[in-house]
Amino acid sequence: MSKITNIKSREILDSRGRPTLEVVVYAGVATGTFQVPSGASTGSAEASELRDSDGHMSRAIENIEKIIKPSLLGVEVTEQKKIDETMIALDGTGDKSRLGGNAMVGVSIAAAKASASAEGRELFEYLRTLSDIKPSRQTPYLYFNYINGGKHAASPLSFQEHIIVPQADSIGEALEIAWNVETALGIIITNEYGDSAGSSMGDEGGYIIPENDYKKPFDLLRQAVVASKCDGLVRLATDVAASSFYKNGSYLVGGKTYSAKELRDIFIALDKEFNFLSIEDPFFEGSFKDFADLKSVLEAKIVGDDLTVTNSKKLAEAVAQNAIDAIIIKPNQIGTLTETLATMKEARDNGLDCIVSHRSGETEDSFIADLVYAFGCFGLKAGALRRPERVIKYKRLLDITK
Ligand code: 2PG
Ligand code: MG
Repeated sequence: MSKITNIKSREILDSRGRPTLEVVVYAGVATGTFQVPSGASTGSAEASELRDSDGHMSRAIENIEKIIKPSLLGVEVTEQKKIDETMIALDGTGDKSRLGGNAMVGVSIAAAKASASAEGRELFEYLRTLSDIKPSRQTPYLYFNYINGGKHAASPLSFQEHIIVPQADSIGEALEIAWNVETALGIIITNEYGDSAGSSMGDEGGYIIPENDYKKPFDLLRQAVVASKCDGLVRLATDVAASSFYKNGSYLVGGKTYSAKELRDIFIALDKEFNFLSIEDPFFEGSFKDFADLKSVLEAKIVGDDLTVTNSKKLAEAVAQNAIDAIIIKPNQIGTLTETLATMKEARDNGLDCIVSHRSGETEDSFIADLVYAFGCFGLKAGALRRPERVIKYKRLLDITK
């Protein structure tokens, strides 16, 4: 028996140097801490992130102290559902805008960590007691975003993420491949664009290139794969994040305007050349039909992120329209661990894969590594091996799979 004895929160800085929240849940001598991440290319239906008008966290902290804490003191910390349902009821809004999705997810995941600690279990083992989710793979494919564009970099590239995915069955092997490709890519980029591009750093640790040709980053990745002798060991993937360049019914890519149909043809041509493992958010977040149409013609997995925002209702719509093969899972998109696990279970029950993801504004927290491993998810997106807040997720995964 470990009842919640205290909840504390404070403002910390995320990887972009912006304020975010850290929450600590105490259950007697056991504690759990979660540092909340923050997105830049957010879906409009995500749980709302509560910030003061100047970006600080004082309202979110006050909500935890004055509203959430008094209702959770004395509750058994292992009762994750009760904890999350209590917060959802206290919030009472559809989008978690009263308490703040960031405040709620902070408490929710900190409570799970405190429970694992109270029970003397590894976090991933404890998470497995909360839900029964069909695994896809023993260890996840790792998605390393090595060329940053869109809202994650001061770059003319419209597509947000240009990703390598080592085809390895162990985390150690995947990391080794990524590191080799990264080294080769750095040299290729320096040779082609100069020193400043070769040492550039986007939000997720990828390079930034002064280029607006949507095909070029994939060419560079492929050159790096060949140069590092990793040919055949790596697939390419992309997160287009198309909502970020959608305006008045069309898409602005590299300074040119395209219709959904023209963009679809671009994806088909790119896929023919690069044989993508997956394509995330190829269209604006409301376009279930365009997703479904692309899914019907490509073998690459079509992935929903802004489309589905870890929300089981959005997922149900995507399933009904046969719009996606896989869903991005980000706990702070929905605001509680219980709802995150419910969406993951629903996805797997409908034959979709789960790809757990970091946010572009990250913290030193490695919770997502435990989450992805606990349920044998298909993939983990955690950025490039060039920034510590990304590397820490891969390190944790390496530790728990060794
Ligand atoms: C995404 C994420 C993470 P953000 O779109 O998948 O890569 O970006 O956190 O900015 O929403
Ligand atoms: Mg995305």
